Amino acid sequence: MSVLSIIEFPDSRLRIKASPVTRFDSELDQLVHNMYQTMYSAQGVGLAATQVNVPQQVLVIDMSENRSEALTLVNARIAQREGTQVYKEGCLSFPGMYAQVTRALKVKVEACDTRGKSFVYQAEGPLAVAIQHEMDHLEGKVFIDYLSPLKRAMLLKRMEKQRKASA
Ligand code: GNR
Ligand code: NI
Repeated sequence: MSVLSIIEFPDSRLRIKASPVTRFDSELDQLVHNMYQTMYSAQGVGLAATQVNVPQQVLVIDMSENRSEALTLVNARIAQREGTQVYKEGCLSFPGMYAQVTRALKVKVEACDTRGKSFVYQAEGPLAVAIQHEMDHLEGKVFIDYLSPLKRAMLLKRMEKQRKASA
């Protein structure tokens, strides 16, 4: 069991496209376990394997207040999207940065559990945001990619300022 270190922007490893998981073994269990530990310890609501330097299609989410509603998706695919919503997003790979992002309101996802058993999962609202945010990470995409050039520039400037202040 361990808390893994989280890759921060602009590290190029955040741009790697994750590969599908092919072996549903104890190594996968270990990874998922460590991802939950890392996410809870960083007080995040989700984490993609890409963020801990494992380019495999694994994501974990827990949006609940008391950290009791774990959702693990392996090899997830969005089968259906419906509507739109705007939500103020943050990201553990962009500490202290937030921005409004437009995404689908509802998603229907096909995924596997850690045993390799496939299932369908439907979500809407904030949970659907988190699923889409994590699935983007697995494709090498991050939330600032959705911002206008001006808003992105402002956010990056703010990040740079913060980085200098803490250096
Ligand atoms: O902890 C997180 N909070 C969050 C808030 C709004 C929308 C998305 C997220 S995901 C983020 C954790 C993270 O970076 N996952 O990749
Ligand atoms: Ni993120």
